[in-house]
Amino acid sequence: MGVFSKPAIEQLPLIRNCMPFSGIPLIDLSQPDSKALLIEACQEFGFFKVINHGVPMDLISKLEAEAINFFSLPLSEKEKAGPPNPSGYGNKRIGSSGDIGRVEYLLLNPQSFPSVFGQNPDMFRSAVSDYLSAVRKMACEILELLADGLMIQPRNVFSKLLMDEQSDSVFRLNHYPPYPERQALSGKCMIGFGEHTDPQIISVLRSNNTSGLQISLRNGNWISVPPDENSFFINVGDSLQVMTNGRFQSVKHRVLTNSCKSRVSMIYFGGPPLSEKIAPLPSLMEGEESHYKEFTWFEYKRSAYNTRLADNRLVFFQKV
Ligand code: GA4
Repeated sequence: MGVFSKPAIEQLPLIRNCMPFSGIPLIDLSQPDSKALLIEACQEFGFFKVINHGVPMDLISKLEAEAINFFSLPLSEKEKAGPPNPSGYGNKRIGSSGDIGRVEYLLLNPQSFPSVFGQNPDMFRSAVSDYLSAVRKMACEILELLADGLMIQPRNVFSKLLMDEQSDSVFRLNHYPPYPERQALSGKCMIGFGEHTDPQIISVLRSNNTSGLQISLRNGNWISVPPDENSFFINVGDSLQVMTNGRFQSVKHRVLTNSCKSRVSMIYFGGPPLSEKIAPLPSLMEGEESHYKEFTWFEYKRSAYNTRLADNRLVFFQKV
């Protein structure tokens, strides 16, 4: 029997939850001050929440309903859409290095949808595709505001990577089943998705109204992010950290499960084409040394996918 053949969920440590934090940067994309606030948020937290984002609510609800339908199917049906490499259903196992969490998910590479996919694959596929077009548009707007705020030209330096036909983006639907009440009463939580940073440029997360997401502040303290089903949460990814030579930092985050309610989240990970060279932008480097060796997204991804979830993946690419 392989070492990882039986995920020992019961052996994961229990974690004491913390108070919800009210200081998460809130950016209203319809306001003229959003540019400056975005820069500040990326520098201080690598994380923020956006409102007036322009993504139609009906696209979100439609996809959420499809996801709930899928996760409500019997396990044997869901497993027909597995395994999750590169696209498909996964349960408890995350990645291929032995990480586990109390989560089931669909990992979707927009280029290669699994063929067996719930009860009505065509409807699911079209809900994903409509949602992704709207969310990618919003992600690009944010990246263009960031380029403006950093005074980099052209303003599509980041967004063009997501718009590229070859963009290596990923989409993930997560379902964190409710935690047994008896254990929830102890005030301790299980790991749903262990701590990590996202390797891509930017991640756009939307969840239902169930808590669980936590981010790590620069001082190492974990804080709980109050859920908000009408907003999106944005993470700076490792690649944006490199392209800004560390001005922006990717945010360490995790999900704990403790509630009597299911948590359903959908995350778009905007990545560059595999052949893209990831390096600090020259216009940000005046009088500054690059902190990173140059690499392609393919090289970074290959290395990242061989690490454990909690590892610092950028260390291999940092200049000493
Ligand atoms: C974290 C961000 C995305 O969910 C993801 C994850 C990927 C996976 O689930 O296969 C990884 C993880 C993520 C980074 C390290 C490796 C790869 C699991 C893992 C242990 C889809 C991604 O792109 O990187």
